[in-house]
Amino acid sequence: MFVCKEGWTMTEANVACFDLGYQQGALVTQRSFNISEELRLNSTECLNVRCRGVETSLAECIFTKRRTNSYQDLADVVCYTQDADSLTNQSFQCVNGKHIPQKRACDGVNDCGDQSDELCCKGCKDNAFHCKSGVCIPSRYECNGEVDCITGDDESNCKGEEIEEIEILTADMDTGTEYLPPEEANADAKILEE
Ligand SMILES: [Ca+2]
Ligand SMILES: [Ca+2]
Repeated sequence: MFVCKEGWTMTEANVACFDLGYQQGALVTQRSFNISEELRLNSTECLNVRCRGVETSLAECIFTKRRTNSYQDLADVVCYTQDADSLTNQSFQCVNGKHIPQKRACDGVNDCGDQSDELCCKGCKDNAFHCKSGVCIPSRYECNGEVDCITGDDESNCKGEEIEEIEILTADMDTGTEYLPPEEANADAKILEE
């Protein structure tokens, strides 16, 4: 089964890349790719994946099954390699050696894969939530019922205790999980298929 594009963020993409052996995580999360006719016919459902970012395999993330209408709803990822590196004066060097655009530092998104672009921030861009510890986290983590800031301040000023109930299922991705090898025609875009 495929992974849905909806909810597929840098967090999930990093985990997918760690899983594939790319220790510096993902380069881009969305890129259009071509998929064979045969696969299109078989894909009426996809898995919505939600990761925390600390996982080393997608199998450790939370899955929700969804219907899909089009192969354009499917997620893909390009993992980071040094070759993909475009060194400029504008780039930010992560602790793990990866380079990301400077503008992606302190935006709440773990672009480095090791979170180093979101540490020691004086403020956060793009409405990301600024923890007292100096870490930027995605704004959707504020008041989501889980402590994301070490200091807990993302959950300390929340109105009400209601957490949206969602139907979740944990899929065992270890069985029958198959990644198309990078040598395939769509070399850059890896499709995740169960
Ligand atoms: Ca970032
Ligand atoms: Ca939270």
